[in-house]
Amino acid sequence: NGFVPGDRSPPSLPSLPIIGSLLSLVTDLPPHIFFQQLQKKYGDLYSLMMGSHKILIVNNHHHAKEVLIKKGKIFAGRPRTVTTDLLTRDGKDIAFADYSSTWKFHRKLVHGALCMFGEGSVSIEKIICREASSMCDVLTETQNSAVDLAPELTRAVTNVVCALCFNSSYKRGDAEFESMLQYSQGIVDTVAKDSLVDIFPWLQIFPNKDLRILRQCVSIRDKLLQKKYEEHKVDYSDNAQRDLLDALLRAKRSSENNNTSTQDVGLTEDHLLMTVGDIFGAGVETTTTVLKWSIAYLVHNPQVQRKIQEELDNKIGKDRQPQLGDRGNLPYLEATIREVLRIRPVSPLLIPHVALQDSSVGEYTVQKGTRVIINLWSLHHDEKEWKNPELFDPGRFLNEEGDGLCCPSASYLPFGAGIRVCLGEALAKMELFLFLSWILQRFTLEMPAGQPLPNLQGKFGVVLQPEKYKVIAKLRADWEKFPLRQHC
Ligand code: HEM
Ligand code: PLO
Repeated sequence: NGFVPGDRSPPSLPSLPIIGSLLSLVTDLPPHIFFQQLQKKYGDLYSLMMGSHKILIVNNHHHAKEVLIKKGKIFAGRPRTVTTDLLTRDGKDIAFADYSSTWKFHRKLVHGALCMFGEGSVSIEKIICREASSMCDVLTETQNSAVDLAPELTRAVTNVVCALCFNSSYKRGDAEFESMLQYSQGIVDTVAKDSLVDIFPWLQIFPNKDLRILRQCVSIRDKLLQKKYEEHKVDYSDNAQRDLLDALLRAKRSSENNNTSTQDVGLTEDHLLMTVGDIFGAGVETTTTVLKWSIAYLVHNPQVQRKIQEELDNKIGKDRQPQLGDRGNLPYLEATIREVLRIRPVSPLLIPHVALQDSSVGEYTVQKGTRVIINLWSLHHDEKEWKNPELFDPGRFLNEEGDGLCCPSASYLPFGAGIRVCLGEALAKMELFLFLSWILQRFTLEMPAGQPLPNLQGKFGVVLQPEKYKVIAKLRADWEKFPLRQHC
């Protein structure tokens, strides 16, 4: 492709034989912060060894875009690790699958199915509004008591992906939903953590607590996916496509009718299950996490909350609920969502990429097989790009007049970029906008008296989650007198 690789290796952390530059021996900091700090000593781009794997850490947006966009195809690989192999039956999903024709095919299939929903009779907008409405009803019942909103937010978001994937939904207290909450947290806590087994696969033969939890949780998840799959097979029809699982089943049947081997095109039962598992898992954990961060920042910054409410009152009023068409009219809310995604990126290290051939980044050579970690945290907290990066300020995404959006820096990639860019970006943005606007139109979120504000540090895992906290959702003036109950 015309590039001339330089002949220099990037600066490298000192490494010991076998263990490499094992992070947990060197620091208590979460990896995104540790990698950001190492820039002071090694520069923006440096490498380290994890066991026998060479890892390149990218901390600025120029290099990140070179990896993700300019050389996106060269760096489109994914590493295989013990934990992700357990979760995805050896990479038969999308997110943790290495670059292959099967991966490309499934990505396209899911993309097509998600787009179709935009136009279908039951549009994504209607599904989200239905859940937003039911969530607001539940919040109305919790008046003046301190509650952890996480379960209700999770249920609302889960029901949106449930409708998309399985054409089903969960009621409050549903046993299957409760078990999903548990297994999913277990998976988030243990998968892709660069724990020791991922660095030294031979450690699997010894008892390991994390791995035991992961196996247990994956097995419960797989039973749930299998059940949905069997139910769908029973009432599948070529004529009506109800959801993503139907779309995948249709592709499988059509390849069987054409006598192509389902193994060759990656349409085995395993592939189908792992693909819906990915969308279901990504759909729930990411959006819920951003909603939890948003509310945490709103109670820390009541002036931001008031400003969003003023905007809602002026542009929408109280006679109807917000809809997607209002997005262009509510720049301050959009700016707040952008700022939350900047200051606490869901996936601060993205998912590791792998160089599929010898290549280069900046002036340095990179060998085939090198794992590349894009430190989104460094991009989003780069002092050369953002004034006071730790300050929560939605205003930085507004133009000078304050009535339109702007992108103050190119060092911002909350959904990644290039051929591995997030598949759910459009869906996630619709959900964040609708859920937050519905909640803030009707409620003010406050801290219960005497309680400390939510901790904003974040717990590192496959997604960066806030610690648990409780808030009061107080009905705003007028809403008590005129509870609006029509659905959009
Ligand atoms: C991948 C962010 C919501 C499905 C990713 C990546 C990021 C990301 C950073 C990794 C990109 C890379 O490795 O280069 C987010 C954020 C979300 C969100 C911030 C919410 C605000 C969703 C939703 C879905 C989804 C709702 C499902 C419908 C996926 C999938 C991948 C992915 C399937 C893997 C793509 C691939 O490897 O080819 N997302 N995501 N995401 N996301 Fe999202
Ligand atoms: C979340 C827990 C689920 O039980 C399984 C699952 C599947 C897909 C993963 C998701 C988890 C975490 C967030 C991930 C997503 C694929 C893309 C997304 C990693 C582990 C992000 C943010 O990159």
